[in-house]
Amino acid sequence: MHQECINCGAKYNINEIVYFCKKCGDLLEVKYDLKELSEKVEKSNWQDIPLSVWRYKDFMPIEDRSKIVSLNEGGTGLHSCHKLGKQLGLLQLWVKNEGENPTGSFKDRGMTVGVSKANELGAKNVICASTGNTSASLAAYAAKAGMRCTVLIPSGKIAYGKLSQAMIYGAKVLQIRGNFDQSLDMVLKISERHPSIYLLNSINPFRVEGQKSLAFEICDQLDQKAPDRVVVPVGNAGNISAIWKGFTEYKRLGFIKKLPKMTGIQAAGSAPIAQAIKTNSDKIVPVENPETIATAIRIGSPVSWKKAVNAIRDSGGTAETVTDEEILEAQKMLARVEGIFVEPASASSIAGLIKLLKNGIIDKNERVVCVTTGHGLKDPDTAVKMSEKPMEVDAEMTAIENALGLKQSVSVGAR
Ligand code: AN7
Repeated sequence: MHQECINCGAKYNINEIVYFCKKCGDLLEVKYDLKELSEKVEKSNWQDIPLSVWRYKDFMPIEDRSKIVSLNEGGTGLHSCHKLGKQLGLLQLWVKNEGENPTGSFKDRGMTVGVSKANELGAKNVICASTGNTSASLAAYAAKAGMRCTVLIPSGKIAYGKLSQAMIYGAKVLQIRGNFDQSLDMVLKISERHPSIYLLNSINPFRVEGQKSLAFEICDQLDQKAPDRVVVPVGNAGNISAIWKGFTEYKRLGFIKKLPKMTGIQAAGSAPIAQAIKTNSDKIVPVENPETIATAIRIGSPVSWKKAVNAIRDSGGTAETVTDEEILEAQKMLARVEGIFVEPASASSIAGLIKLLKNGIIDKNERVVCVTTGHGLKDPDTAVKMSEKPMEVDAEMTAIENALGLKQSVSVGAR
């Protein structure tokens, strides 16, 4: 087990604190000796453990298990959505609802592993930049681990639920006059100038390891089969890369036979990766002033773009953009048809599915899993704004019957 550069293949010790390749500056990933991993997994009783991130501890880069920091993450529902599938003309649709994690987003999968590794490495200070969910998650795990936590968030553009989480868990919250990309740039520099502050953005390869458990869970929930396609909202692009890593490792270990097509969805106002895929380009063109109502994915310069582009191309998948209107429509639809309330960024996977079905890119016979990444209560303001306002009436029978359109001549119990 070691860390390896995705570009030049330079290797680093698993316990070295390094965020980018020292030779070429590219991203790192954790690599396992397949034979060793296979033997470890074979000897283990992991399949008897309930669905959760730590069910897969043998697949994770934590050596000292006494250092694990957990709030019971993973084990989220894979909801069979017959009704929505039928409305959209799709035969088999599931929603993997990551809002069911302890702080309400998929970030907890990565943070439990990232903070456990930080604990193993003896870190006392942790930091991240965030559009909201990463900061909420890191703040919670840092609290549990007894670490000092600093989060940088874009001023004024984060959903209230997420801000409240970072604050109540006791993080030092800095609102940066700028966007997420500028905030990330600052934390990269801070962790370089102050090496005792451990960086937990998704360039941290240990976070990606935790997030790959989402793929393992989907396969196990589908009786050891991968779906044909997985649709994922994309912002900084760590998650789609992590999920793909999970599927490829599961296949190499022989748990699944086929790999799914990875399909990334971005908001139209901040879609550099979708643009690169559509134009068949080897590079992304960062978006200067990203805009979307889905503030979680309002990211113009995604740090893990290369991993994501590789995942999409290697899997034979695709990427698509969706407008704010399409996102909000999909959010409402998922809530009203399936009883699943997700935040706008998460609904982009459903909006993307709708668009790709219409365009004939996704076939009605495909077995599709849409990942919904964060809980709807993260951003109650948007939900309230787009729904019909509650009617205010007097505590009086006639007024209520009128409001509900009930006939007043029918007495209670009579039919
Ligand atoms: C609900 O919290 O980047 O493509 O700083 O909160 O892995 O970045 C959040 C991202 C999708 C995109 N859905 O995932 C942050 C942050 C939700 C999110 C994404 C985010 P990546």
